[in-house]
Amino acid sequence: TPTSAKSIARAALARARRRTLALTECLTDEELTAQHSPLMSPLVWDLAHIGNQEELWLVRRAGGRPALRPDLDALYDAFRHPRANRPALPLLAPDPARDYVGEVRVRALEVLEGADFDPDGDPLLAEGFVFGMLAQHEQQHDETMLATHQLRAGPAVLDAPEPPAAPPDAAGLPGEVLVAAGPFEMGTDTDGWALDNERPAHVVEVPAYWLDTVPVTNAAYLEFIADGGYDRDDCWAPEGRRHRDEAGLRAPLFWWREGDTWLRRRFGRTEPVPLDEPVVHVCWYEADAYARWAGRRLPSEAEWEKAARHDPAEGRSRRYPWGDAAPTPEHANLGQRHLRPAPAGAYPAGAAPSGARQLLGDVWEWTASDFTAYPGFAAFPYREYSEVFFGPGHKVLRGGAFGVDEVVARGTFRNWDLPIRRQIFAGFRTARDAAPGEAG
Ligand code: AVJ
Ligand code: FE
Repeated sequence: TPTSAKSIARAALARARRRTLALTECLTDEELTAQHSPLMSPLVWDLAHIGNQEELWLVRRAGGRPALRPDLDALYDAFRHPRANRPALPLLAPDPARDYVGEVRVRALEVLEGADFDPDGDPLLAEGFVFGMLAQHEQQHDETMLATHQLRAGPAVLDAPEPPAAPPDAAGLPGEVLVAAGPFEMGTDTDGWALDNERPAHVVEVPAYWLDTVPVTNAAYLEFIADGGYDRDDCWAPEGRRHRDEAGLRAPLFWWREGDTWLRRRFGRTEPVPLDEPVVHVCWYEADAYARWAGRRLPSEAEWEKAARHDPAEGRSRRYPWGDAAPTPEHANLGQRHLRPAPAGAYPAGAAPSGARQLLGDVWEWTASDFTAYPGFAAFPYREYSEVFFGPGHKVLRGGAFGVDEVVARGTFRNWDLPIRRQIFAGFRTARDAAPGEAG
């Protein structure tokens, strides 16, 4: 095994752990064990669940080591206990939970030292998959914990520098970019840390379409609100209309209006809604209604991935919109370096060949598509990671938000959630079919 592969795995695990600890060290034991929203687990549940998954899959299954705390398996099984019930469980208190995840990590690193990453060996260890899987698992829970921070009441505890301003050319960007008709390769067979739902690679024929250059901004979303968008029944899917009425949706989550000013709460601070930022904390039904109001539609998942990966010059799919090189702070707003999306038009170095910007980072983007299996899908290593969520109940999100680590940010990565969910860092961009003759 090349040392570089192991050091990448070690670094990904260490980065996830630093973030997990940072998100939990800044709160009292009382806040860590409280339920800040029925949608979320107490943070101390996420903390020990991270350790328990690492114990189950990495230490026991891949490493063949004896169980450390088999008594915890049922407590931290996400399928056994819905989030709303988790505060009532006899959970580990914060300090014992920290000790537990630390003890598991010591053993995980021992497994890593002795592991063989042979691509033809044990599929859990091939190319270090299980280490990548656990780093991705921890980072995804860290993002969930960040959403819990956003939901909690009380004074701010998180801080980060502001994202970069939009570059001078942002105001002059075309509203939409054209992606020519033609096949592209969706999904992957070659990315060693890609999860089961991203596989296998398969060719998809995509007709020509226009895609928003940047995600829909707060300014644009405010026009929809001001135009009575929430009351325009013709713009809402029937289930969306029902949900809008039951839940009383009138604006994105965390927004309210004082006189002529829209305000929002962001990680414990109140601020005017910034007009040039991508809208965030809207559900799929709101995104879909906005798109219809604008005379457009949400892009399909294939359209999103083609815009993010297809390089027409070379006729192949790449890992990122800008190429195959790992993201740097010039490419995208990732890694919780900032606690908000950057203004629309930021990150010119991260643009796709079509000219579309901010496909990775800033906000998750709702797509029109249901979460389904790619042709030839095989569940790995367990059905509950992806397979049990396939079907019309869940919509796919792509791209990743400001709180997504690079280990989870790639052009093939698929996220999903219920179409009513708004606590996730989700926005969207819109699309439309190209007219015949507009492109290829
Ligand atoms: C892929 C983000 C929907 O958080 O429910 C965490 C990731 N899977 N633990 C989730 C996940 C198991 C999953 N999402
Ligand atoms: Fe989990």
